Amino acid sequence: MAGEPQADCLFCKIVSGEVPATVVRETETTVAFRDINPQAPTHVLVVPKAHYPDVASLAAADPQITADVLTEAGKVAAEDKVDETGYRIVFNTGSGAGQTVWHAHAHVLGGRGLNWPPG
Ligand code: D5M
Repeated sequence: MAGEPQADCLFCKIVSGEVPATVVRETETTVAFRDINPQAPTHVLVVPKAHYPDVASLAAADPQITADVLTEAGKVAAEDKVDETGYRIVFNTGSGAGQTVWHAHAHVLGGRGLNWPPG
């Protein structure tokens, strides 16, 4: 069923605690943890606890949890103080855009200059 945990999903396992992660924030609906392969001094992933394969399916199914993910991304940025210099929230969507984990997640990137357009 949509939103239910998936046995083979890495981020569902981080949500449940089965796989360890450096968790920086948690709410009733979201978990935020440091990326294992950071691309910037701040690189945190914010995931919904519910399983959806990408942000579009999350947004279609649950606008409130989508908003929760974005609100948490802003709080992560403020706690790491990257809101003072600027930061980026990225949802890679589809393999052609670099998505490798099929559980919706926001990347929060900051702490260095970020080029535009992105690569
Ligand atoms: O982003 C998937 C991201 O997930 C990528 O930046 C690495 C990160 N990752 C993979 N495994 C882990 C664990 N175990 N902990 C923390 N971060 C992890 P995508 O946009 O799908 O390419």
